[in-house]
Amino acid sequence: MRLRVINAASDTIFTLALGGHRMTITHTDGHAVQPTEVDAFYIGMGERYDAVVTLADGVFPLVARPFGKTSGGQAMALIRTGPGAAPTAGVNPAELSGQVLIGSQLQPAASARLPDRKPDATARLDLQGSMKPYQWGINGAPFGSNEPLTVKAGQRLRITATNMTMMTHPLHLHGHTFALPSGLRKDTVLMAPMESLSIDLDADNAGDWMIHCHNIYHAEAGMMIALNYVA
Ligand SMILES: [Cu+2]
Repeated sequence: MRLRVINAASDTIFTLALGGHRMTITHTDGHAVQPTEVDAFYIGMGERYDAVVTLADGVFPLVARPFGKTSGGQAMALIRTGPGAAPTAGVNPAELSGQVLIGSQLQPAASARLPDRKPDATARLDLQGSMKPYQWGINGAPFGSNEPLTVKAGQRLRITATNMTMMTHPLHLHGHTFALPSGLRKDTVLMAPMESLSIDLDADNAGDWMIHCHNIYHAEAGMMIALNYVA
């Protein structure tokens, strides 16, 4: 079975596992990766993963557990291939405490790599803010007050993104996908507290685009910046 998992939540990173099974991750954000077997994986808001599983005989819990939250329970679906009793809603699959994949550590399939090329332009993107007071911004100010990033059509742009906060944020770019230093193609990447990451994109989709934290409350509070094409 191919599982296509989308984290459509506003504020919650999940750890996802299928009880009694390991999963082979084949794609993320629509791009092929080198197939990687895992017990469980993290999925940030806006991220997508494809996982292939060879199902055993019985009834199995597919569990999405909120990451980094102390209350709120967990989401569960059942996968049934044969007779058996359903697990309870509080079931704790061993896979959740097994080898949990951080998606940015996947390796790209050769077909998903950007062509080799040096960047024509560079930009900085600093994620900033705090819970108390509740204020979030990029490059020194909330969206509307910060200076848009710019790119010219046809350029390879390297954005050095740094998470200068003590929280994990899923960084999402509209209209393009980007390559991590490994070559992995993503359009949403989880950035751990104080993590720095360079992302390369080919400017092949003229327009004005958003880059934002995919915690939608953070985005609404200003954790966004424009990426504008200029002549
Ligand atoms: Cu955020």
